[in-house]
Amino acid sequence: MFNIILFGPPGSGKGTQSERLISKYGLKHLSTGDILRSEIASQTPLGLEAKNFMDKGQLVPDEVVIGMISSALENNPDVNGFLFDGFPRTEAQSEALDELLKLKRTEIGVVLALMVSEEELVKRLLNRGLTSGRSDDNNVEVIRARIVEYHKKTSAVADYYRKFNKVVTIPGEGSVDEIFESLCIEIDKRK
Ligand code: B4P
Repeated sequence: MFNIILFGPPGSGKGTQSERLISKYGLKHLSTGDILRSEIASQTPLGLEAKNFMDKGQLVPDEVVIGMISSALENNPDVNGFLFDGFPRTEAQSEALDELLKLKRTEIGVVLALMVSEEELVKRLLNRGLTSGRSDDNNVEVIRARIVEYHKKTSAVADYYRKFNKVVTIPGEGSVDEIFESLCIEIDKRK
């Protein structure tokens, strides 16, 4: 089993590259953003709680997302590996993920960190907001708040995995194909 974390600020291309990576490597895609949006669409109690945070550009509480990932791991016992997209986003989520994977006798193989400038992030997200219908994409204040959350809470995830020598930094600006190629080179070195 080979497990990957695709890491980076909001709008760095995680969702975009995940689609290609799961199809090339046959991994199970776990995107906490997608799971939360589907809970919101179904108007579940979890979705209604999460929406309050997401609409303000804030992270959803750790216990909510850790519970979601724990169920997703249990529900997928026979996979080649997982691609974690948008999770973990705090140090507490990283520690919880390591414990959950240990129970499955596996671990994170590599953390691929996409690097993109703040101006490019804002441009991409506003652009996606024109068509995505995502309420967190069409307001520049909310986008800036998401980037502040990233610096305050999420960049610590890379520091956590650096202690285990698992982080590789990838330039996230350029064509989608070029970035995909760089990601595949790093995965193939470690698989
Ligand atoms: P996510 O759904 O994870 O969304 P995101 O950070 O905006 O990244 P995404 O993957 O969607 O965007 P991408 O970079 O692919 O999170 C949304 C919210 O959910 C969070 O703010 C938080 O509230 C909550 N949440 C999720 N997970 C959580 C967790 N673990 N803990 C707590 N809260 C959590 O793409 C962006 C745009 O860039 C697209 O339009 C794309 O087409 C474009 N793009 C991609 N690559 C490009 C390239 N190379 N060049 C030009 N444009 C490109």
